[in-house]
This record gives sequence, C-alpha cells and structure tokens, in this order.
Amino acid sequence: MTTYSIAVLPGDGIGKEVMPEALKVLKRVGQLCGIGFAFRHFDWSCETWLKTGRMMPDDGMAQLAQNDAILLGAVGYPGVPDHLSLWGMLLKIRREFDQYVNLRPVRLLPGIPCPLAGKKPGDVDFWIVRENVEGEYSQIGGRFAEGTPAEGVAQTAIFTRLGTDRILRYAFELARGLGRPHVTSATKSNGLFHSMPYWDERFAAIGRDYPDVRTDQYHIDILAARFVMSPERFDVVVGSNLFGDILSDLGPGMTGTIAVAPSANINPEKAYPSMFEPVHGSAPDIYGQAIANPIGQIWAAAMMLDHLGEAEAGGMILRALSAVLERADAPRTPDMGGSAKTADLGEAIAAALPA
Ligand code: GGG
Repeated sequence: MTTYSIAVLPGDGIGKEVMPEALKVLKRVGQLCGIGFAFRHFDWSCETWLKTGRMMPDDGMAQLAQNDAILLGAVGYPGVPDHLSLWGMLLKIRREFDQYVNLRPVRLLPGIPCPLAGKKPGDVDFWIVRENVEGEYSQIGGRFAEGTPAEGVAQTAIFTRLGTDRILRYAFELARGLGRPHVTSATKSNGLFHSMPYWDERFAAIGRDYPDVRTDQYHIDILAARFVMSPERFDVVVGSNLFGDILSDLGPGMTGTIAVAPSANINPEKAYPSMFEPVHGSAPDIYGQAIANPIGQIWAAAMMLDHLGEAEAGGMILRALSAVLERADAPRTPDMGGSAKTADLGEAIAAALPA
C-alpha cells in the first residue's frame, strides 16, 4: 500500500471548519482504494503571526518540503494586514516551491441554484490556468515623496520569458490532453503598455507550437462580460496572476457559490510538493457557526489525489459529491440555499462513496 505524507494546514477562519471534512473523505476513500495517508498537522495561522510576528516558523518551508503534498484551508484574518498574512504563508509557499501553475475548474454542479438564467450542469465547464508566481503579484515597488503633496506608490509587475512561456505551454498541453483543443488568453494590451503586449506576443509564439489548438484572446474587461453572457464558449482560459485570480472567483460565482471551487497550486516538475486549497478565503463573517460549505476543500483533496497519480480515488470523490448534490434531500449549507451544517454535508459525501 502506498502511504502519502500530507501536510495539513487549516490556517484561518473557516479553513479550520472545512478541513476536517476533507480529511474524513480522504480517510474513507483511502480505505476503499488501499491508499494510506500520514497527515502531519500544522497550526500556522494569523494567530501564529499575532504571537510571533511570523506566519510560520523559520524552518517552516523545510518541514513542508518533507511531504508529498500540502492541503491548505484559508489564510487571512482581521487583526493581521492581509498582505502580511498572504505573503507570509500562502504566496511564500507558492513561490518557494515554484508552484507556478494555479489550476482552477469552473463547473456548474448539480443541485446548486445558478444565477445565470437557463444554465444547467454541462453548460458551464472549463478550466482557468493562472500564472501563480510572478506577474502583478510582486513586492517590487514602494512609496515615494511620503508626507508631501506628491506622495504616491509604485507597484511593479514582472513577466519573465521563462515564467510566461511555461504557463502558456501548460495551458496548451492541458487543452490538448482534455481533448478540448481551444485556449483563450486574458489580456489587457490596450492599457498595460509593456506587460500585456509581451504576454500577447508569447501567447502567439507558443501557440505556433500547437497548430491543432484553436486560440482566441480578449481584454480582461470584455472577457469578464463574456464569462457571464456565454460561459459555454470556454475550454481553457489562461491568465496572469491577477487576472487569473479575479476570473477564478468570477467563474465559481457564476455557478452559484464560490465555496465549491477548488484550486491546485502545482509544480509540474514535482521538484517540490504541490498545494491544494479551496478558492475561498477564511470568511470571518461566518466563522464559528459551522455552516461553511466544505465542497471546495473536499474537491481540492480530489485534485490532490489526481496529482499524486490516484485519479481513480479522486474521481470517486467527485462522483460522490455530485451524487449528494443531485439528491433533493441533500444537506445544503446556507450558500446553497439550505440550512445544513458543514459536518452534515461532509458526512453525506463520505457516506456516498462506494460501500
Ligand atoms: N484558500 C486560500 C485562501 O485563503 N485564499 C484567499 C486569498 O485571498 N487568496 C489569494 C490568492 O489566491 O492569490
């Protein structure tokens, strides 16, 4: 039996509430498929920052590096400036483990009221490939002329040839592998004078290596509108760090609730552990009520299994959560229009796995 060492970081807020449900489902699927998990728990969070001034200990990355994968909940909580908590843990892990691909599915699941009129499961089903370690997310810049009428800030975005080409290539390979040879690029080359014309240039260059893959590109503003108006036209959408982040909240928002959306931070070369998390954050407004939807965390665990080469087990989880949502009497958390508790839904998904 293969046993995987999984670093478990619930993090902040509802991350602590949804993580136990994902572990419950993983343990059950592990029993069914003969997969062992050694969960190593880390309680690093904004509470750690308040006590120590850091999100994780000095040897935190070395501790994480010893695992096959990382399962993360949420990062950020009132009392700690968001940019410090994010850069102190989430973005630090993405960068130092070169998890340059952020893969996020946008899929309308059964049984969830969809705000887009007339759409049913199958109509909205595509992938967002977000560049995850450079671009607009940068610590380069600073304040100038502080305290004077000329005060301002500069924030620099970085697009390297290596970083741009490898994410574009990943998107093309994904589209080919899915048998849906179509890649859409998110750009804004009419407004961003340097970065986005370069992005477009590299998109065209990499695209020439994939003559079988159809391409199109939209400025981010009209792309957002097209997401809402005609989501069925998309297969794989590739975007920079910021554009991909925004689109991958918009996408799940269009499917009724962002709480179901997972996110895989992948180092495709497997030189470092990859990290799997729900798209959602720590949701302090509902933390403590035990009503958070655990599906994003559970689906993230399924993506982790796919990455580890356990696609059969990952597929079982997806089928179980769809089967639960298809039931009229399914426990639904408030974001899905019900009044169920987090654990009720997690339990139902674990119970829907084959006996
Ligand atoms: N689930 C992880 C989490 O807390 N995400 C919230 C967030 O703000 N993420 C920013 C990002 O993905 O760049």
